[in-house]
Amino acid sequence: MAISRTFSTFLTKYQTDEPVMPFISKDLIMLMKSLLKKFIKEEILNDITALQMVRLDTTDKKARKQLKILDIGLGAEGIIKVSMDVLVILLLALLPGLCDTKLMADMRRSERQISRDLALGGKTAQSSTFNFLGLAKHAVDGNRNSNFLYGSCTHTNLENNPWWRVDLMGVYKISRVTITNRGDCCGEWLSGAQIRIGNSLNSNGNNNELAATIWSIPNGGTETYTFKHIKGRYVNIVLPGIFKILILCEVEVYSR
Ligand SMILES: [Ca+2]
Repeated sequence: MAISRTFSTFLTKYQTDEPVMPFISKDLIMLMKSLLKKFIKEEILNDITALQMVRLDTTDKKARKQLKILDIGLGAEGIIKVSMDVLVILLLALLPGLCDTKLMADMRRSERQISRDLALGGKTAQSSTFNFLGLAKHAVDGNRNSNFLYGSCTHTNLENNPWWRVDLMGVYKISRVTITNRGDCCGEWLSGAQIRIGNSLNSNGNNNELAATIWSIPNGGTETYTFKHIKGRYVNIVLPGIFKILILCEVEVYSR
């Protein structure tokens, strides 16, 4: 009864033929949490994120409430005592499926941020900025669009030794960096750029350890550079030489 009341309220609220998925992710998270509270200890569910909720190991008996204090209604009580594993796993399998739009996209984006591209959305800086289309943050906006006019690339002025930097806001063992070059022209301008990683901001971080050199990426191309891991918080792209322009359409940083 307790579970059916939770569901019926939810279903009544969304009793419509209109597409509602874009608007219900928060409610689905609340619904999941409400149902999990019937089985899982409340201290584990406090402040839990959607991603953590889906990943919750419901087979861990330490996470569960004791059977004798479960409050799931009389009708379900007999069933739940013999098939709790099945019900909880079914719940976690079904609900993410119901919200396979905005919520799942948010969770996939979160997963990328946590375990994959460390630079995504990071704090950026560069030696100079040509104009509003070439902001430093455009190299970590999650968009590899290589046409400069679409506003997803960086662009310094013509200068000596231009550089770009992302602050990962933490120290990571970095072993892979993926660079996307400008596509609408000028791909050769990036040749000779260096990927440097470390914890120092001396010389703006441009003297940190050399991880790799970008010898050539074709117009609009994406290349990945792998190397023995370097521990660092800052990832710099430095283009040594006089009268250079540094343009980057995306920089992705990975720890594995
Ligand atoms: Ca970009």
